[in-house]
Amino acid sequence: ASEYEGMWKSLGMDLGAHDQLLAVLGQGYTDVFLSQANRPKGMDYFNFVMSEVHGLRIKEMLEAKEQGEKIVGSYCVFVPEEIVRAAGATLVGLCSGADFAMEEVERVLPRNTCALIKSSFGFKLGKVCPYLESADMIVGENTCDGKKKSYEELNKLVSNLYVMDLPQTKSENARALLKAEFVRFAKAMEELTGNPITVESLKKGIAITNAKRQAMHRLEALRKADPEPISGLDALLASQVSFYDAPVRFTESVNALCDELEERVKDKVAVFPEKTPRILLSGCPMAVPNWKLPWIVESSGAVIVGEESCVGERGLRNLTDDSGQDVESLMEAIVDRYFKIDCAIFTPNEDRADHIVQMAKDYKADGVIQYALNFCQPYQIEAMGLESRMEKEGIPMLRIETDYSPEDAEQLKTRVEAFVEMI
Ligand code: BJ8
Repeated sequence: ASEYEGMWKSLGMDLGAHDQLLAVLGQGYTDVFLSQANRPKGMDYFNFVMSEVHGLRIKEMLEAKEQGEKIVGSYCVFVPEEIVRAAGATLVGLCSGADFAMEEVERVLPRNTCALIKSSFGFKLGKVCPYLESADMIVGENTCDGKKKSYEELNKLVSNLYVMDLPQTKSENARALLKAEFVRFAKAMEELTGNPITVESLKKGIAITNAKRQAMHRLEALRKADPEPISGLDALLASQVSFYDAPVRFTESVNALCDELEERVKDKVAVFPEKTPRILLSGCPMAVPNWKLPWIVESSGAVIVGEESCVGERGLRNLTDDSGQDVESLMEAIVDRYFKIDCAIFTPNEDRADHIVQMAKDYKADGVIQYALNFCQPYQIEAMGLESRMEKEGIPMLRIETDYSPEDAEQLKTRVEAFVEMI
């Protein structure tokens, strides 16, 4: 890793702390991913990406930046990727899935803030995230209370924060707000990059982003097979990598993986035996390297067949209509696409419950695990309501509330094992 030291230093990172983080990340990756049996060959690419996640990928982004390409970081799948790409900028995900510099974090945020928010602050305060440090613009969004209030604090730590307002209902007025915010964001992108957003550039941005989603749809469809040609952990990894990787290369790699998986399905080559209990994971997004719960599930005699999550199907399922012939109609299509996202910050949010039921049926799940981070009210409250809905549908459901620490792993494993045995 040392070949990148100069690069990390130039980004103002804390090399000692960063070494520690990489060591933990590397060990976690070896234990969780490389130890899996019978992985598809196509996962080699993702192994490589992960081994270079703070190295080669940052290097190529910084090289592009020297040629004038801007980097935009985001914490939410509501930030419209099509518009970022139309302005010729790169979009990267900034959510983080590990505790870091928690003592410092708890000096700026209450202890009972969700792990996802705290972790993002820890990566900033600990100076260990090269994505955050290389971003020309950081986009925050007014979603849950925790996020929107914490951006006020983040604004004191960075000089390039842009906050997008988001609606909380699916009314007509709410849609108008989203539209106005996307128009404002498009202008901000033009200003940041100096590139005008045109019909051509929007169509290109839509095409790149849709292709990425379509490749992931292919992967998701292949997970409907029994036996499973790919583990849930590996499929989740592909979703996680989609937030960092160069999109065209990512799309090609996922499609190559899918070619291989198609063969596997035909030949019944699998990672778990046929009739392994099938779990649908649902709830809060899982950012790298938050692999605790999926790892527990897949080492407890079950396989994860889908993720109802922003790092998963909630974030990827809808495509943007590219048939419009002017900027206005393409922008409308983008708004339509994002307005369908059924995040738990919306009220009411019945679509999400319907989607979970639909996914459970489509993926032939034997049970659903509702995963919510501690202190995440939107997903915790929805999980309670979902219990009765799932009961009505005859779908067994387990509710898990946890954080990023390994402390409850044993206890979680006991509960997950009992659930798997029951379904
Ligand atoms: S569209 S899910 S990415 S807001 S876990 S920070 S909700 S307290 S992440 Fe999200 Fe956008 Fe919605 Fe998706 Fe708050 Fe809960 Fe923490 Fe959360």
